[in-house]
Amino acid sequence: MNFDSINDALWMTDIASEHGAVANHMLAVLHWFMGALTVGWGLFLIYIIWRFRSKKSPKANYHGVTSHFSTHLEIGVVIIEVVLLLGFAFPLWAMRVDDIPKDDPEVLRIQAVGQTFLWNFHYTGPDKMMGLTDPRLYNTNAVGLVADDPNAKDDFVTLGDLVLPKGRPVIIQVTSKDVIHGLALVPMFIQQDAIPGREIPMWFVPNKVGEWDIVCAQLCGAGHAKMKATIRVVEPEEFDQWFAGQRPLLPQ
Ligand SMILES: [Cu+2]
Repeated sequence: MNFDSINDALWMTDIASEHGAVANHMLAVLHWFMGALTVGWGLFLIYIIWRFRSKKSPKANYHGVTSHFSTHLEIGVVIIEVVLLLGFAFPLWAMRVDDIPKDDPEVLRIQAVGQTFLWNFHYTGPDKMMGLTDPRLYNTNAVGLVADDPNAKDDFVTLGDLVLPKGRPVIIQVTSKDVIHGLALVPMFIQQDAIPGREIPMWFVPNKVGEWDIVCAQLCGAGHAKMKATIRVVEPEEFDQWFAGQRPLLPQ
């Protein structure tokens, strides 16, 4: 049995992005540690219930514990938690937010626009340039594309269908039209809140072909539970074909 397989026993998700294995490993460390604490505390509780039963200790003891064992144990737990946070979680998070591959020519740029209760995925079109959008135009087209911007001409939008090529880095700018939503790409081990008026980037490299559900990670209203979309990772050739077959959002 390998160390990370504790996650499989806990029905953890597929791992479908490059950084996913590292995040999954950190969660495995956390799960083993929490498992040990659960068993340890559980046994301790059973022991004290038995040890201090009323028949055996009819009179209260006003001195209590005199050894420092429990203090040392607590300090040990704190040290392990600090190592998990500073040694694993912080560097992993820093990698996500600092090393955005902005200048990589291979990068695929997408804008995810949440609204009650669906996701619009805005692609650049063949020119690889994201057209200008303006929230004041949300009532004219799905993502508020500015019609006179030349970069907007070939942009296309899918409703709830996020298609990605395997092996290429993806930067998704996450925003919302109305309330706060959360774009949770669980098998990619990444999630970002969608906040009206802000565009927040998230990036990852999908490394496994497959299809999974996208869920909204913020309780956003009565239709929250139905705010589902699909993420599909396909081979690069299949992606290019799909990409070329999409119709622009704006009338030509
Ligand atoms: Cu939502």
